[in-house]
Amino acid sequence: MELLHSTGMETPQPSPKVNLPALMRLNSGCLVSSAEDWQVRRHELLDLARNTIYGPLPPTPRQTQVSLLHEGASRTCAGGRILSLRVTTEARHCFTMRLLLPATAGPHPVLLHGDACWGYVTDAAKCAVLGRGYALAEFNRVEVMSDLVPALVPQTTCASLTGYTGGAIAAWAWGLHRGVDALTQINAIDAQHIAIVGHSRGGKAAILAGASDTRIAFTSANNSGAGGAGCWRFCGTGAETLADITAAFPHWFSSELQKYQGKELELPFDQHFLKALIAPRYLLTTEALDDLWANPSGSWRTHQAARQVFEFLGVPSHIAMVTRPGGHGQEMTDWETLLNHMDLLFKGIPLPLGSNENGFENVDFSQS
Ligand code: GTR
Repeated sequence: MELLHSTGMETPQPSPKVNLPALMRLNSGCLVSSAEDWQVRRHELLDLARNTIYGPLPPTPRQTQVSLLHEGASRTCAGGRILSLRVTTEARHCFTMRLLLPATAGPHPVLLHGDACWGYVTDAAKCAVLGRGYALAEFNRVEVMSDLVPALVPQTTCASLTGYTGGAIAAWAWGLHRGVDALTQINAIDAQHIAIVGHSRGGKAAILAGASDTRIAFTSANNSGAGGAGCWRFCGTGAETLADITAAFPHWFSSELQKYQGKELELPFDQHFLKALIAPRYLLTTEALDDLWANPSGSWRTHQAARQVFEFLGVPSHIAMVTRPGGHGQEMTDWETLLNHMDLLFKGIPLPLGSNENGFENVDFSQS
């Protein structure tokens, strides 16, 4: 708890009586009491996510193909190989993907991200991924759907999305799904062990992608905040609100979400639903304690609420939240945390001692 008193660190709010919408009550009014019931509830929650927050994802293509453009030795990571790949949907160009493969023999578990538009994935991070024996697949989600504000004319290099007018986060999540389609066709990849990660707005897309595609074994969102791991109803000091984000980035979401500006308590959805949709698969959220805009205490609120489903499904350890000091960014320590949790799930390697801090762990919002 000492962390909570450091300079700039967010102070948890004094017991605001904010109830999150019920996770385990079916639309019929009955409580979820079996794994089968949960499957029904899961589909109800996916519908709600589409209808109220993100809008529908673009349609799943009949066919995703992957072709090799170029292959060579990695100039970044010693011994690594790099493949440049073209991903096509409906036989037309969609995006390019770079696949870094470790020197060891495959098939390799893989980490996929769509944030190549940013410089956050440093060479050190890439080589750390390969050094742990994972492949790293990267694409630029802005090729799939532009991030223009406002997106008056949505732009894409993905031919099958031409004319798409839905939300950008849904389109980026769809791009991650197409990345998964491609990875499952590559012999060097172990398709049972696919992890995804995204930072900030990329984290919002990653958590939606993980929630809506059961092929993804491990989902991680870093500093994803509003529309990601954060909570609409429960904003810590200085956190981005629903009104803030829908005013600044209307093109990210369903237009329906605008109606709830200042009316979060009426929203039939909150982000613990999205987290719970990942169960029984693995979810790691990483937060920075001084990144108040990304609402780290709200992420803890949704974490505590979503844990109920992981417990119900018998995998309480498959939901983890780790905090670090400092502000917004995907730093080397975040990559190390991610790789530690991938090692835990994929290889059974225990987390290194002291590597799993959570500055909120003594804060119990479950009664609020
Ligand atoms: C901010 C936005 C956040 C977050 C961030 C980012 O301006 O308000 O929700 O997504 O951008 O993506 O870096």
